Amino acid sequence: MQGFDPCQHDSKCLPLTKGYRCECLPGYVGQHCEQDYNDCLENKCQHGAECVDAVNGYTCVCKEGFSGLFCENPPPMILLQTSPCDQSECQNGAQCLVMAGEPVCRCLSGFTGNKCHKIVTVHLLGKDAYLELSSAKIRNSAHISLQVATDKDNGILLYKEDHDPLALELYQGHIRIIYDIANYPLTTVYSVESVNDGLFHTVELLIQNHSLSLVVDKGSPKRLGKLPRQPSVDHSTQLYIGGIPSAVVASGLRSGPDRSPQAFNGCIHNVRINGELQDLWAAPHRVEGILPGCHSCSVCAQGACRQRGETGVSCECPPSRSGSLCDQKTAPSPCQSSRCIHGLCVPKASSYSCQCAEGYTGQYCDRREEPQACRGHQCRHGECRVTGSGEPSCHCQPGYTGLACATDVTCQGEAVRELLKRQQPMNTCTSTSKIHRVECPRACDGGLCCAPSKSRRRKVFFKCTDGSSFSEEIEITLECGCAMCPL
Ligand SMILES: [Ca+2]
Repeated sequence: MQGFDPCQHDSKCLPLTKGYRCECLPGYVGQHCEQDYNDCLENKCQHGAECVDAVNGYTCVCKEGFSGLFCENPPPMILLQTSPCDQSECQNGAQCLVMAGEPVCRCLSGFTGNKCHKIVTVHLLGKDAYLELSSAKIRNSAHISLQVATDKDNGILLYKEDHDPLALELYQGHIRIIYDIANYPLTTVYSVESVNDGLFHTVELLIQNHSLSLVVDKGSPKRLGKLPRQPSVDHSTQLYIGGIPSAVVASGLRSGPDRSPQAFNGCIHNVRINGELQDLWAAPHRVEGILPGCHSCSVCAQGACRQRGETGVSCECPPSRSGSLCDQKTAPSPCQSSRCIHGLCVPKASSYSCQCAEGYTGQYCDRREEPQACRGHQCRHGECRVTGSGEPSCHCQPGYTGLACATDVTCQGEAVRELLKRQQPMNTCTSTSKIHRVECPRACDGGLCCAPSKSRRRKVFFKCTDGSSFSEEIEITLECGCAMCPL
């Protein structure tokens, strides 16, 4: 056999009494070690990675985004952050809040309705500005109330068109009613209270039993005595707010000695007819010179005032005040010292509770809620999250990796697959199959050692060069972990 070596791939040719035998280098098999063993037959590649065979080993070619020796690290997750507020239709600068899983619009002052679409406050600026409301709601007895804020002395607040016209006016800083009954002298009543201080004042007009009453700021009523006629309930006529169209002025109320009707300049808020709040922007007719909201900072009874462009001003109340104009006294809110983190504080008697935003739980909404799909999914050093496809997946803390975040990145272990050898005097014994194990060569932070953390005893069969064979139980490392270093 001199000069011819049938053993391939640098294997050693061992002469036997009869013939020879090739002693293969790790990774090769076959009688002449001619075959590169397919190491991918048993591989640990994960997440659909492709296994590429190599000599005595293999490589995992990861799918896009995955990483790690075995492609065990999923891509950094992009959580689909959806909120009920994504679909919210809050209008007029309103903020959307999630309350008990439902979107809730928090309206700026001057707006109301579930979408803050109703405009209940207007700022009249022009000299011909007015709003027109249908007066169909006025019956034999009527209660009309509104709030006004102005620093002007004169202007029309309300005008009821009729053959017996009725006007509610600002006159020299006071409020007055004028009722012009045809063929009778003008009748008038004035409020004691003056209202031209820039703050909101409540003005109420009561029509009842042949009498008209004026109430300002819940004070005592000023009554226009027994009237010759009940004020009209003619449904076809109009109710004007803040001014009167010039054509109506001409045909309307007689001019008294100290009367020249002019438009009201200032803010009008919460016009109610028989208790029903009127949407001032839904009015059938309005002219230029009217802005939604109130744009005068003087309306804030207390606190800071903030201009909000198209939506007017908003009042930021001190802790003791509430309401859109900070004109209501409040008990100190227990939410002032709220510890709610990802949630809303809900006052409860003298205490409060936290109403958690979606995905959070705990007394202070400080813990991420475990999604349903994560039940029973263990993440040793990380947090379970649900991927876009609904699968639970561990999101590891820095320094950890692996499917269950159990592997320290500095101590991942290196996969080895090789034939084991046992050298005996005059005899070499080799395991009959390649043994898959993990080596832990690296170190960990904090003075710890990277050492086998999971192992398994396995029976390995050896075949020796002299033809004999035996088996031996061997401890095989499966995973590495950081541990105290052996002394
Ligand atoms: Ca191979």
